[in-house]
Amino acid sequence: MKKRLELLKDKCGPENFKKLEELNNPDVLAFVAKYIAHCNPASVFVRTDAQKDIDYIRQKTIENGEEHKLAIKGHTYHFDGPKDQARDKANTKYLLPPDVQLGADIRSADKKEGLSEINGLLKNIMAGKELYVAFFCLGPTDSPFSIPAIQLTDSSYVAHSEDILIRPGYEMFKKLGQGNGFFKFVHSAGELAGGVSKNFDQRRVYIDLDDDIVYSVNTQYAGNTVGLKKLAMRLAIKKASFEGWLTEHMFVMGVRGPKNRVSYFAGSFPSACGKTSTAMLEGELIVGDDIAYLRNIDGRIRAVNVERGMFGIIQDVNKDGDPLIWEALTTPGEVIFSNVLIDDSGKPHWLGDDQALPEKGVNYAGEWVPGKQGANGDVMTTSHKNARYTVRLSELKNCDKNLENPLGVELSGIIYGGRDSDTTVPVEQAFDWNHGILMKGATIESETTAATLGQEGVRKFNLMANIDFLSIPMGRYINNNCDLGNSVDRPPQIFSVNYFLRDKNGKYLNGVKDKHVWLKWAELRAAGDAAAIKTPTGYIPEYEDLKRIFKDVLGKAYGKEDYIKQFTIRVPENLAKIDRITDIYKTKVPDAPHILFEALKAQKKRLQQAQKKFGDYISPEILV
Ligand code: SPV
Ligand code: MN
Repeated sequence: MKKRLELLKDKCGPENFKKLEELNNPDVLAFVAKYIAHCNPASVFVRTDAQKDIDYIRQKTIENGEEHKLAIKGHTYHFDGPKDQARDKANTKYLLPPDVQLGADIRSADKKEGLSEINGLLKNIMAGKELYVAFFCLGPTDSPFSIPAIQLTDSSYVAHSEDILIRPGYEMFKKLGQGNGFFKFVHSAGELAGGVSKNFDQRRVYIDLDDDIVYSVNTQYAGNTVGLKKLAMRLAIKKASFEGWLTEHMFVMGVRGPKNRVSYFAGSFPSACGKTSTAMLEGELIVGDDIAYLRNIDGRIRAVNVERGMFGIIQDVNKDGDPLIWEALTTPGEVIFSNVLIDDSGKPHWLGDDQALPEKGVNYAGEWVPGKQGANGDVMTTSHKNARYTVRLSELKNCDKNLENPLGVELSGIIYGGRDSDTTVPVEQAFDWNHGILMKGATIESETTAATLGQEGVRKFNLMANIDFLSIPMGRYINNNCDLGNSVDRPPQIFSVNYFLRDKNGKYLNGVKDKHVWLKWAELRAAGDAAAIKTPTGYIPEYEDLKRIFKDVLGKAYGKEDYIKQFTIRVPENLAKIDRITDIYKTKVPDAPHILFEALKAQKKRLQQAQKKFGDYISPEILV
């Protein structure tokens, strides 16, 4: 240890070492010293919460070519490698001792073997590079939700992204006291070629739950590297499960109701299924767009945004559809664009931006001209489908005043969404909390998207839209969800939404803006201000209410035929879904709770009874 400390001092230099010493925390020193000895960077920079430290990292991103300046002040862009454009689920694994099992759908590796592999990859991996040590706070600072965390990375882009996305935590560490745990992240982009990770075929994201540490190597894509985002989420799911609260893949937002009422909602959707665009709806208030912690505080379910920024999908962000993001992306301020197309004038372009295409440009795959073909002979898109922007929420006009509230916001509702072309209605309220958790959250199926590597459009089970991040057995996770709502007198109302329903010819039954109407209806229902129709699967809106909301919110006429098409209960599809889900829980989830099977059975029975009475496709008009 003494030798390691000497080395640490040497690599840090006096100024940076002093910043570590001032934390007065031997665990921090030991952790940092261990990985400096192992990864062998040329030098170490320690980031406190001071602006000059933050500026230093930002400057480095330009100097070392991980980011480049764009024409608009404060805007930069970054490219990940062509094969490193999304979360790598196949190589993201929990390192588990032989006696621990998380279940069939949660990837894991033997801890001893995994550690030996990752340590092999990390050995001397930072040679010649600078290592950044940065301290963060997950959740608002000075709050019951706060979790301290340290990131070690040799990527200034990762450290810069984290500064935009996550609240600073150096001052928190000062107050932490010795012996308190913190989350730890070690990242290296590995050897770079042309600025991108060369050894992407040895990309690994390994999570050690016992030691609250995540290792990420040979990758740059933020979903694999920004420790404080999805990697911390996995550690927090386990921590929450032991402590009786929840870590969820949820936005948090304020929805305006009548008479200046603001009701807060949290919403869980699989990646690239409309989560951010819902949280960003014009006229409403955003608290967060991706990850939330939920706790029972004084008998109410309250939620915070774990982050303070957005790493949002840029495809289809345009002036008309997303005016608020558009403004942030086209005016001076701190923004990182990743994997978009850059033209000669330093202007970014992306799919669906409604702008004229340039004659040429550069994207993550190199020089681009219209019609350029990719390796498979297909015409290459300008930007990658999973291209993103990174921006602080405080830069947005619709940022809610409660973003930094240490107690978060009290939730009136929870929404589960997914990409479902043929089964569930556009919006529906659960009968009660358990029905919502079990039959809305725990039964989500969604068609896969470009946010993860692999084929798109395949229907996949994705409970609570959180399956990619679960670090505990599914049954326990479902029970924890039920328990939280049952621990309060008035739990939030639970809803499902489906923005992707199609007719038999494959045509979408809704416009992209219709989601606003579903949300406003949910707000009214949560406040007890709207009637509803009871169906075998939950409560659906009455036509007259939707007609009024369509008019008020979108200025649009809403026809009865559209309503009937959208809200017809599709019994065969719903029954098939119940069978698929029951089968998954029976065969793959050994600890699936009994109440879940009961809820599935009860819903099946309700559907079959209705089928006998009304047939396969039940118009809402029949149920009134
Ligand atoms: C998602 O894929 O759900 C995201 C982006 O929010 S990532 O950081 O890659 O997880
Ligand atoms: Mn996400």
